[in-house]
Amino acid sequence: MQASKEQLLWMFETMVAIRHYEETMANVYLEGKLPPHIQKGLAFDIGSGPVPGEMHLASGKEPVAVGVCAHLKKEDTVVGTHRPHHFAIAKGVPLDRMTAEMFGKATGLGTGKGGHMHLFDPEHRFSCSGIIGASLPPACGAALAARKLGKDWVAVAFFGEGAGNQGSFHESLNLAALWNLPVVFVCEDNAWAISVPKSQSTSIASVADRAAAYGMPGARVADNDAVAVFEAAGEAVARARRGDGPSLLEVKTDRYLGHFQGDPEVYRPKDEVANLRKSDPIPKLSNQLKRQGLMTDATEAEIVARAKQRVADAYEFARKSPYPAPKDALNDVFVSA
Ligand SMILES: Cc1ncc(C[n+]2csc(CCOP(=O)(O)OP(=O)(O)O)c2C)c(N)n1
Repeated sequence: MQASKEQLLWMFETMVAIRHYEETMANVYLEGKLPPHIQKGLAFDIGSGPVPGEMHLASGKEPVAVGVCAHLKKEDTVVGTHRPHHFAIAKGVPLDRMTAEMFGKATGLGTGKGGHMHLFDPEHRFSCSGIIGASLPPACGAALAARKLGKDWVAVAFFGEGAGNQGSFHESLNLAALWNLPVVFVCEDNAWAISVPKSQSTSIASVADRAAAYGMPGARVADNDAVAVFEAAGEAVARARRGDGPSLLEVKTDRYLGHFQGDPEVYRPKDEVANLRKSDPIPKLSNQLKRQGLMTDATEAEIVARAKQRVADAYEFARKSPYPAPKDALNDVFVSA
């Protein structure tokens, strides 16, 4: 399936927005976290600053999110991971309420009580979780619901190659194949699960090969490339929408930043990230669009400016929003009697 001009330009603009969003977050996250704590000899304090809590960023992983989500409609469900921003942005989750959530503000998707790993947007059918391997079962549930409602909606579960060794992966693939569910399982193979390389955690070179054990098609996209992901995902999503059942895709992708912000990355070869950045998928798609006559330098500048403005507006909205009122502390959370 070939991408149209509109789809290619959407993928490019969305990748630019994701990258700029993550680079902005990398800076904002550090506000209030380094000095004075470091000056006082204290460790990195993840609780301080405008964005409290852990932070996992997805710079470098834009192709997998846009290449899959370019095939989805609003009624389709996406379940992301602990590193969820690229998926949320590609699925159309509003940037302002998503950012406010990370700032702990009352205007956030979860009234500021979920944080960056727990973005929940029922309107755009997006959710995620800090539990590794937890994206697959709810995607099966959404797919089953779509089928019972008689709709052609599909569900996508994104997960990392580390999560592909969890029981929930195997149980979900088995159930989805057994019940012929309209679900697409998408593994982001970024070679590392925190500090553990794939070769030390995974019994097989390609997680996609595990599809055969469950009687569903499996394919690996070997390039961190939006168009390659788009083409592979097109068949998987179409198959699910037609009622022909689940598929497993594995995409080779790259994590440019630490596992979490503040990760000293002592486990990583020194030149690894610099080498990965040489095949950055954003300039690659820009060059391709220009070669094909689909984008000029001037339209690229407009696209980049528009994406950056969207991101700036979202951060401004989050900063200006109020914190939840103390009287609402026990609302929207589970409270045991
Ligand atoms: C059930 C569970 N076990 C362990 C953890 C701790 N943990 C957080 S991220 C992570 C590694 C995940 O690796 P991968 O699935 O490859 O995703 P990536 O971080 O590379 O995007 C682990 C083990 C967790 N959050 N949940």
